[in-house]
Amino acid sequence: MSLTVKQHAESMAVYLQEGAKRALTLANRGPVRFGSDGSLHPDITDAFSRCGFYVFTGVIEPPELDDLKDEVKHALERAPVSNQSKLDRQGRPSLGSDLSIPPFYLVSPLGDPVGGTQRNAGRHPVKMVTPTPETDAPSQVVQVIFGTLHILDSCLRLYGHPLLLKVAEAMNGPDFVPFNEAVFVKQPGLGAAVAWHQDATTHWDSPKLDEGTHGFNFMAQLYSSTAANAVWIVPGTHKQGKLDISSLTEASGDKISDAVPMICEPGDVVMCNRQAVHGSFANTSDDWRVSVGFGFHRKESVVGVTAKLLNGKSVLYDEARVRERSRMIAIAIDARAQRYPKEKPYLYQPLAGLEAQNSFNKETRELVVKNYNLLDLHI
Ligand SMILES: O=C(O)CCC(=O)C(=O)O
Repeated sequence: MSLTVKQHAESMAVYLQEGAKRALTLANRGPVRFGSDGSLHPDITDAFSRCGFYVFTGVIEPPELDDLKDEVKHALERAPVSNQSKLDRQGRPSLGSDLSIPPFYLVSPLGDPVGGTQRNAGRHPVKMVTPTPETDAPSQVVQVIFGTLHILDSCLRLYGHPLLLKVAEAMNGPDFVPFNEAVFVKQPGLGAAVAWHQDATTHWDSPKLDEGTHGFNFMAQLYSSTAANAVWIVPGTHKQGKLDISSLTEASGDKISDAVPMICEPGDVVMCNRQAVHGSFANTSDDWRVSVGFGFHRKESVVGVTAKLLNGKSVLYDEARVRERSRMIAIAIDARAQRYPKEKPYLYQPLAGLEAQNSFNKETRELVVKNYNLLDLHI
């Protein structure tokens, strides 16, 4: 029989407390810091390499944070009522209903839509515990907003953040390239689980596989990320190749014993290795979590690669596609400069000198930004 919200919260309490304690002893959090040569401070790269994630504290300041929160809140009000609908709760066209890839992904509250199924290339083999929602819960809730850069200008501006792009350069080289962007929403008492998985799909069998092959995701936190609502990760698994997740959960079900939560304050940004085992539980706490996600790869991991997408289709990432998709970095830098003119913008070297054609304006919004995510680079 399924647990109630209260029973689930109670059944998690000790695990959450112990995991949070372990997380805070990992010495993998602090402000973004660079050495004089522009490389990331070795304390950061060492901790990231040891743990598979790092929490950059205090990256997003209040005015920008408020912008992001307001825009995400507005987007949720304009979400369709179901995955099949193009109308919001008030019968208006939902946000982005004209886009090629529907931006909103709705699921059953406190559910786990992919765990234990063959969906998403079967990379979520174990179903998480799915408590029964309260009787007044909506039948569907937004779990993910995809393609954030064409519907949420605040996310586009964040994507151009100079500190974060400098980190991406330090990690993946000056010719780093995009992955995709998505906002994960965990509403209090409703947010669904994301079953344990490793994101990476393409290079597991490569003789050149190393801990950075499949890139990383930034997860910018708009609210506190607590043990109860956070993404959890099994430290060190990013260096162990493709793992058998079923065997990790054999001993204690979905509560993997050495996993830790990504504990964050609002404005912190997690850098998470895409090869690490991670997931999140149904949110039976009283607190929101909203993570604004965007990832970057090494160029060499992407160009010339044929990837089988999560929907089963195969696609070749040639130089032209990668270059066109990378224009979103340059456009985001300009969108940010328009809002924060006193900030020194990041210079994205692959498109240096092409600033005029990559400015953010009516024309590029329509011709480049709209439906940009048809060119996402999943590996
Ligand atoms: O935010 C979450 O709950 C899950 C995020 C995740 O699994 C991912 O970004 O790959």
